[in-house]
Amino acid sequence: MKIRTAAVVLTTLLATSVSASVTVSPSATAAAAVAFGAIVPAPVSAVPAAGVTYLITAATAVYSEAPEVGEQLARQLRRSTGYPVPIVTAPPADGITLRLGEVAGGDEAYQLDVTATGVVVLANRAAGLFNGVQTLRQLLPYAADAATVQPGPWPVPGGRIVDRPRYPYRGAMLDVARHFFPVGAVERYLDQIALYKINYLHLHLSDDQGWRIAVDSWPRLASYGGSTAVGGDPGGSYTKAQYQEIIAYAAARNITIVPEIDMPGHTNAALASYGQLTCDGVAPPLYTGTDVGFSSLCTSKEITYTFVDQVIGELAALTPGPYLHIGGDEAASTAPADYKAFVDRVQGIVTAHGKTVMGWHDVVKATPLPTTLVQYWGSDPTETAVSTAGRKVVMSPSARTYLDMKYNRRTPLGQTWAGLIEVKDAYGWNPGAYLRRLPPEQVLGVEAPLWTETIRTPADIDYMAFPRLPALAELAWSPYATHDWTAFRQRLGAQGPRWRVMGIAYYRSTQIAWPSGS
Ligand code: NGO
Repeated sequence: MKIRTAAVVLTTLLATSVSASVTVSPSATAAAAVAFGAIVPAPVSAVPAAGVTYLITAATAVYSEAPEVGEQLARQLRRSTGYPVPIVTAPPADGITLRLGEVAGGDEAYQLDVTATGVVVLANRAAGLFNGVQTLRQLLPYAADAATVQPGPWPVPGGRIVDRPRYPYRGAMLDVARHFFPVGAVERYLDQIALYKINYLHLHLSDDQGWRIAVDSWPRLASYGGSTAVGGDPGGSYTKAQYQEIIAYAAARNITIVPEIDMPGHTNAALASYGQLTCDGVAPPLYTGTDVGFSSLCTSKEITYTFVDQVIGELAALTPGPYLHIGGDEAASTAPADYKAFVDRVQGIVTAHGKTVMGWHDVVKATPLPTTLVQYWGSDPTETAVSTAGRKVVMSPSARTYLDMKYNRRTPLGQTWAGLIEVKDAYGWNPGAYLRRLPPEQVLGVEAPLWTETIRTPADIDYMAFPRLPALAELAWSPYATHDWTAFRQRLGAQGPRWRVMGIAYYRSTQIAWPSGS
């Protein structure tokens, strides 16, 4: 594994933010038919029906056996087409039908048929219908994703798509600790990643530079520990109600929130808020730099475990998802034996609160429970440490998935310690075969982390995540048999105009075949 150096991090901090000036020109929104199957992530199979098109018109109605999914689709179509798009109580003769029934491939699988009279999505569960609707959005002219009424027509190319995910865990991570992102910014990111069938958003809620979630039993964590951010930028934290708003917004988009409280290292904001959590009892000052590895909870004090139990207890009570992430990375200021004892005890606390432990792969130095989900963030395919643990692994190899790495030397934002990651690098690996000694069946999925030492605004998030996040989403969703860079750079390029109408300030990589005039 590569060792990160603080110096490298620091050199990138002066980088300026990318400004969010994405405007939608009329020519960019003219409705044009999409090639059938030109979807990201690539579906399992897409068979076009030659010469068949369904036209969305003022007569189009929506029927859905998952009410929220139908409502969301109808809302978006009303916004961009200006048509009434009523919700009806039986499958319409002319319209879009979202129906629960039997398809192969589990809860998230779906089948989508486009005929001359309508669109039918069939799935076992609402999650599958949601996924089918994301595919349908991409079959529509990109202007259908606009926030205001656009000129039609609104053709949907005919054919059948049969689809299901390769992996059950398809994640993105947002570090809201180095820089704080308010609820609206998180919801904006949820909207963007949902289109690519990402189903987990991991929120890195605490670090040396800030504590971002209200905890009633330890109120100074948020009020004091949350007051700072990297570089002296404004801090902030979520109230419990706001955190629950994020969870609900995510759930409506088939996304489960994974909260992370990083420990025993990366804890300066907590130590600064409560001096009794340090071994000498003295609270350190708040911290706004970007060094790592200097802070640790005092693992030998009983109060530390009371703290962990209460924080985890409150967070678990707010969180419906199965996972609670305990961090565990870069605990350079915790002696190895103390680290092991701490992590082992904390795993018991998380389990007692009814959650499954997730941790950065450093936790394999302790005794991971059989159920502990290990998040691999190294970059050495020959690494054996995590492979021997026998646990399920989420793949976040830093040299491929870290969205905070620069695309190239000229990228104004980001870092370089794990390398430069152009779109082709993000796409060009196989999650099931990356770690040579990890049996493919141990891989639960892929997660793309966005650390925010240099990321300050929603436009910065856009620029680093797009187009790499969709590339990683494809690795997590699509059968590896579909893997083909030449076809992918075309399919991905076709997403560019859609990002424009959605106001996503993406990086225009020269590796991608953007459509001319887009
Ligand atoms: C590392 C480190 C984070 C940094 C990030 C920056 C992990 C798991 N710990 O990844 O604290 O923010 O790199 O790229």
